[in-house]
Amino acid sequence: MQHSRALVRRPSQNLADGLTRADLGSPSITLAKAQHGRYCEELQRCGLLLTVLSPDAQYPDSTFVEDTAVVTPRGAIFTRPGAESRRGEVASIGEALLDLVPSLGEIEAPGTVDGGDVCAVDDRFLIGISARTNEAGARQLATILESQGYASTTLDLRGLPDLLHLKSGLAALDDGRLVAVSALADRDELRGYPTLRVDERESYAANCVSVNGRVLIARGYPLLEAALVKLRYDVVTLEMSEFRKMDGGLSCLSLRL
Ligand code: CIR
Repeated sequence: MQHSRALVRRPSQNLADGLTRADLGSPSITLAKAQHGRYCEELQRCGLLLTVLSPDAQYPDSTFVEDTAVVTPRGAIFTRPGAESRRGEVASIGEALLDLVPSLGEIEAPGTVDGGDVCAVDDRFLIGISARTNEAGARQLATILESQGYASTTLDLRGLPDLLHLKSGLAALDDGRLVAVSALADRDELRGYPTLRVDERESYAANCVSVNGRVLIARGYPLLEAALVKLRYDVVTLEMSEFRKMDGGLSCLSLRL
């Protein structure tokens, strides 16, 4: 799918107060802002018009906008994030997004969905059931998607605690190829898709983003970079160290429309 716009939110001064399971120390806000700035520049270079929201210190995780909505070519579905501390992020993203695309619905209690658990491949949506996305939420999302003509497949990830979200270990490139960590690459639900397997030592890099012919990957993962270049993808590397400390990856920093 060609993208024309993206919505991002600048990291807030209290980014370090957000949720994390990574044991990598506290992020530097100065570096995080610089890395976010480079990320935005690169999205613009990919031809995207950016809506840049101001930092929101009420929600330290609010720079990870991807979790608040699922965007399809027909419109957006607003989520109900699994972490209670993040639920309030949805309202302001809703306001900004509804200026750009129609609403297709929202996830309601007791359902929970994080956008990071939703990966679109061609016309199918893969939905991870995780510590953040529950079965009720996945069912609601699948029903809304189906009403718009989209198929979906759920993957139970609860036996894979290393993955915060489905997209922590999986990405779909523009041409339908998947990039996946080993724990996902052999799953029955993904059979039939050409898949590039990410080396165990580089599992963080599986969270990459394909935008209008370019593939953005985290910097410092030479095996994945070389494998993508060999397959003739136009690869751009971006430093993500400060977001990684907060369990964030490249995809979570934007909603791409
Ligand atoms: C969280 O734990 O919710 C945030 N600190 C990180 C969210 C990352 N989001 C994503 O991968 N889609």
